[in-house]
Amino acid sequence: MIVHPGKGKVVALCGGVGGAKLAFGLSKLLGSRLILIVNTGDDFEHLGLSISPDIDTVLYTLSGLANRELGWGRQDETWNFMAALEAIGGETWFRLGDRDLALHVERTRRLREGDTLTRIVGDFAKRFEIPATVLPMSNHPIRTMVATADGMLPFQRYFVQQRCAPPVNGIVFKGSRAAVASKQVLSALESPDLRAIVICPSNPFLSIDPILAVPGVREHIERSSAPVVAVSPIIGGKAVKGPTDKIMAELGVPATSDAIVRHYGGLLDGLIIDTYDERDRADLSGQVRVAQTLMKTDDDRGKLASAVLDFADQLTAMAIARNSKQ
Ligand code: FO1
Repeated sequence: MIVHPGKGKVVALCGGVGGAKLAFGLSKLLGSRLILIVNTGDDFEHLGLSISPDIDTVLYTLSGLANRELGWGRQDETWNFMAALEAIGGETWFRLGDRDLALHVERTRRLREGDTLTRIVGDFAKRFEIPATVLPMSNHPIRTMVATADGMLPFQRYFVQQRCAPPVNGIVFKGSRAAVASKQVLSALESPDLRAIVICPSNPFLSIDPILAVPGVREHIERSSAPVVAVSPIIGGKAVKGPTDKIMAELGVPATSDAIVRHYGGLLDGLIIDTYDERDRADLSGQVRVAQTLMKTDDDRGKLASAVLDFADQLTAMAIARNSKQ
């Protein structure tokens, strides 16, 4: 890590519900100084519509419109479209609420007219009065494919339709090699006054790896002068939500924070683990901070975000002290 102090911008990589919760906390503290790079590997085309679940979870969470019970979609949702679709024998395994539908119809229309996902998401974020910059990881289609005993499954077929039941033996990000990171993503990571790069407690295999697979993204993070801090998505050997621990077991990786550090392969300057796992701290290599990572309330989200920034600033200060001794 090259040292560069400052109170500049913060880039956070995220996908899914856990990621969006920390993004919410960070956005409350940082406002327009937060740039989110969001996974689009879960995106797919369904019922003729372009669906971007992780982007929409971030938009709804940061604008306070998220459906907290479901963990996806909008609050105060009605389901007339789904009921009407079911009545005529349409596909209903992936549920689109009436209000949520508006976002899908408008995104699809604009994409068909040649607009980029980055511009569309930026406009939606403005409409939702979100001060942070929300960036899709790429404007190119990258599709997460899950290799299972039943064959290769597109992500949403595995995750929603099959409820993550088939054992996983590999994960592929189709289209990633040919993809290009958007110029906004790369310039955010190149920013000389970057205060921190945060890896949210999202599923490393399904939500963060697709972002790191976009050509140039991992290299830009490695080259960045900012401290890279991850929040472990594992508490007590289990994922707070979703299939992270199940997938880790199926891929032969122990569901521990140590395995998360090894998975990111030298990318991290520091890791935040939950207070429940404090006793594992001694076994972890590198810089570790203990904090409450379970985010049940908005207050929890803010406190974790504050711990992340504090830790990043401390890592910067330590690096400055080290460099001045040399
Ligand atoms: N998740 C489900 O478990 N069932 C659904 O029917 C479903 C619909 C859905 C619609 C829009 C959207 O933005 C997300 C939706 N999700 C649904 C969540 C989503 O598929 C996953 O949680 C993410 O892809 C994983 O991060």
